[in-house]
Amino acid sequence: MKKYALILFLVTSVFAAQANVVDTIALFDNTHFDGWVYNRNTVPLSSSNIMSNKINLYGDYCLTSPLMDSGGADSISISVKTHSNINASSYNPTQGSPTFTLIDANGNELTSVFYKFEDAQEHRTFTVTMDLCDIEATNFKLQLSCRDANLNSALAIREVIVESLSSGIVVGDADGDGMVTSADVTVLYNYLLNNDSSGIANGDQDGDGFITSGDITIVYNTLLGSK
Ligand SMILES: [Ca+2]
Ligand SMILES: [Ca+2]
Repeated sequence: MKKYALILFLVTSVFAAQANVVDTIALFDNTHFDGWVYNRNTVPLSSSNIMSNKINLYGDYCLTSPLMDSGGADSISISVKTHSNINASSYNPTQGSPTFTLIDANGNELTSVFYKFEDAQEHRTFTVTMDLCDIEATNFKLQLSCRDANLNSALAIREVIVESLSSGIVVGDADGDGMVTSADVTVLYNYLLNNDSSGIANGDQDGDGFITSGDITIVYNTLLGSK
């Protein structure tokens, strides 16, 4: 009893640890393409060599981002605006579908997703999500390619936005209001001493299946910034 009272006393100065749910980590469009490389002669993109603000992907031609830092995020979302040449009689939506590949700094493939187009559309905007949970590296490059496409089925990339996505669950946020405050200690304290579970959203902080004093310790340490 005295121990928890002491904890509450120590954490009366409230400060918050807000979740960083979405963060833009890379961008390509007609004004932002610093560090992106088109594999056509391995040309770094610049205003002098970008072609009408789009990059055609086909055959061995691909677009590679700068080295990105996921910041420990669970996944990344990649939003893409494209243009396809559907007037060509030989246009093939599947061939013109892009592959998204994450590579490490040495060019080794980490993971890959093929986004299959089911129909022909001149303009598309779509979003792909890539799971990072099985990838140990936090730094990687994104590569966009259409390896099976010929020139007629080339995919023109007009914009790419890469965002990191976090779970939104803040360590120490037992009551689920998005911040770590003394209220998070209080809800766990009420549960342990009074069997009152009201207000608890993420009580099992250490994931052992039970709400114990160990979970209060995690909240307490988060408040003190010492983890
Ligand atoms: Ca909270
Ligand atoms: Ca627990």
